[in-house]
Parts: sequence; C-alpha cells; structure tokens
Amino acid sequence: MEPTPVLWTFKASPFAGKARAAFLEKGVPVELAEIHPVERPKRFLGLTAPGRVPVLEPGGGAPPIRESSIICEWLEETHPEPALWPADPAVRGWARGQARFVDDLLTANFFLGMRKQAFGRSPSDPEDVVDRLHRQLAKHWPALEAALGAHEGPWLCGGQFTFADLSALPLAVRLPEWAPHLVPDADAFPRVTTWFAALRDRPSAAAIDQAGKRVSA
Ligand SMILES: N[C@@H](CCC(=O)N[C@@H](CS)C(=O)NCC(=O)O)C(=O)O
Repeated sequence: MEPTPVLWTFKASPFAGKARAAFLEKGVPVELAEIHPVERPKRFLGLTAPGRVPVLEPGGGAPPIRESSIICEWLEETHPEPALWPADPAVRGWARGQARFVDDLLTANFFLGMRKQAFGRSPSDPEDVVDRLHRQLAKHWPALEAALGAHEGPWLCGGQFTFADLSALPLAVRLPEWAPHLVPDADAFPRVTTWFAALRDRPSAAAIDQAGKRVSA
C-alpha cells in the first residue's frame, strides 16, 4: 500500500493552499500537519531550510520536498491522472510561465500586503508598503486578461484545467473576501472576472479553507 504523504501547511498560506488544492485535484489522500508561523515546531524546522510552508514528506523514507510548485511536480509525476500540465511541450512551457507569473506577481504581492496590513510592516518598509504591494495587482490585470484570451477557455490553456489555473485559486478565493476594493473591474477585465468565478466554483477551492491537525513540538 502507498504511504500517505504528510503536507506541512498553514491555513492562511496561499502557497500551502495551492498544494492542498493540488492534492484534491489529483484525488490523492494526504495528511495535513498544521504549523503556527510564529511558533514553528522544531520537527518542521528540522525538515528543510528556510522553514516555509508548504513542505511535503512523501513517506516511505523519501526526503522532504519544499516549494509548492515542486510539490505539484511531484504529484504530477507520481499520479499522472488527471494530467494537470498540457501534453504539448509548447503549451506546457507557456502554462508554466503563466503559473510563475501568478505566483510571483499576483499571489506574492497580494498576500504579502495582507500580511503586512494585519501584522504590521518591517522597520525597513516604506510607510505605504501595503499600497505599493497591492498596486502591483492592478498593474498586472491587463496581462492576465490577455493571457486568458490566448485560448478558448474556460481555463488558461483552453478546456484543460492546469496547474497555471490552480496557482490562482488562493487569490480567486481570498481577494473578494479580504479586499473587495482590489477585485478587478468586470467590464474592463471580463475574462479575469469569469475565470476567478470559475476557480471559486471548483471543488478544490475548499482546500483554501482547509486546516490540518496542529503540530506544536
Ligand atoms: N515559493 C515558496 C513560498 C513559500 C512561502 O513563502 N511560504 C510562506 C507562507 S505563504 C511561509 O511559510 N512564510 C513563513 C516565513 O517566511 O517565516 C512556495 O511556493 O512554496
């Protein structure tokens, strides 16, 4: 029998949320080990540097895997069905670029801004750091709208739902909940609006609210 992998996670983390959603999309059972980001358990810190969630322990004595996108790759390689990357290498390369764009320019800026808004800025941050981070979103909506026009939809690569779509799931769920004023204008960005709504409708969107069993030591 396959060992049940353990995914170290934190409910509010978008990158952990993306990994949790990937397990749901693949239909692969996983045990969630919940950390508190301020009091990260020693067992977790001993797994990988720099101690950020998500981290996957695949089980069966295999070493831990860090980085949400690499955990997604592990899932794709160990559980190829349903395929979450396009078979065509050219489209796959394009989709990987889109996933990176969403992670680095949309998700990172939005959630870092929310974290600073909730927990305060660092001493080296400019006073308007939250605004600066959140302004990045509006700057990138046009590129996202254009990317969604590259194929027929409903997903970035057309009919196939891929990891590039999955990357945006935490943002699609949290943006209207946490910062409705940052939601892109539906008239100016109709494809982004429809895509975000379709993402929220996927069963795997439930993963964004999933918390694991808290590990404290
Ligand atoms: N590129 C990484 C980002 C991971 C990351 O930034 N995780 C955050 C939560 S969203 C974290 O654990 N932060 C805790 C810390 O930096 O101390 C990935 O995709 O897994």
